[in-house]
Amino acid sequence: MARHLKVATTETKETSAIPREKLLSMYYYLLLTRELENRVLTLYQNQNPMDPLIVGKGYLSTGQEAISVGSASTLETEDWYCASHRDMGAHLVRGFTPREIFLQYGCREGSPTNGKDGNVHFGDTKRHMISFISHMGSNLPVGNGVAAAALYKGEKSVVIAPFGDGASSQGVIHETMNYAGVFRLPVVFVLNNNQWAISTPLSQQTAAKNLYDRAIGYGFAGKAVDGNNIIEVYRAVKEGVDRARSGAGPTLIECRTMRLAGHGTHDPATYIPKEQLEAWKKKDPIPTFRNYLTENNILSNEADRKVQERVQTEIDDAVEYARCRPMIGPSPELYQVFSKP
Ligand SMILES: Cc1ncc(C[n+]2csc(CCOP(=O)(O)OP(=O)(O)O)c2C)c(N)n1
Repeated sequence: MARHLKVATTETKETSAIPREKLLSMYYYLLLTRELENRVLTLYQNQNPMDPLIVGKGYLSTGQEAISVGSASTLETEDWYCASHRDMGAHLVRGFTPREIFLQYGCREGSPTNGKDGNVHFGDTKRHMISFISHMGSNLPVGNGVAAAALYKGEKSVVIAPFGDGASSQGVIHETMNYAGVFRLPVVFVLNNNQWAISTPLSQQTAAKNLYDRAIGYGFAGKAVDGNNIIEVYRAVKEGVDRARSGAGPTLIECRTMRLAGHGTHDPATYIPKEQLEAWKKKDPIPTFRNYLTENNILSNEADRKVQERVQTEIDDAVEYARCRPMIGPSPELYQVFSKP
């Protein structure tokens, strides 16, 4: 019996509204995200410094993949995702390939940023994926801008704008949500509450009991969900996306989770109490979802083996592909900084 996925056992009727193909696709992307980022960490720890494949650091989403995969899975092609640094899952769902991602990490020829960045600051407006901005919280006003442009143009697209519990203390978050509420912008704010902002615990971040309560002050809907339960995340974000598309304005969804790795590949996270980590490892979103899928005859053991094999093959291929491409020298940094008018 799945230990953690209560929604799956008690609300089968509602969860069955999620198409089988969608559930299986979310499982594939969860696995791909976890295994791809595990490989980033292994390469970072074992690489040849003279020929690195992970040139900078990696900011991984280990343990909280259900938030980005579940959220991005609710979107249509014309919708937008304004990424944060825990959104590898969303990049994959929106169509970035493992090859592109290892080219990016390795600053190799063909990388999405042409070597200007070596980890998660990348996007592609053609795929409606806005690059993460390093200043915490700064992706949110961009989300507002994209949403306001859609409204202005009479389009029906919706924007997902994710941020963390640490970013929630930034002033710009308040301004963004207030504005979005006033102008009923089609934005879903997805708060990844992983309880730590680098080494600052939530108790030192806010005196509030619930971060989602802030939505009341902006005049729109807010709720909290179990961020390790991809079905709960999907359903809550989909509700927000539908609300936004109908013209009813923004939603704030607080997804409660826990970072099961360091802030980045360089961080052993010794400041996190062992008991806290151990307790949350038992709520790992991937085995929980796998149990749900197998218990409900959506995924057979054989199909599971095949999808795991597929993920490993894709990652092996991507790493070798990147390894064979030349590293980009300094000169291209001069190009593609400004867009052409
Ligand atoms: C404005 C700003 N202040 C500080 C930093 C340094 N910094 C990078 S990530 C981070 C922690 C962010 O925590 P949170 O928003 O909870 O996201 P998480 O990393 O936990 O997903 C900090 C302080 C930054 N990038 N931008």
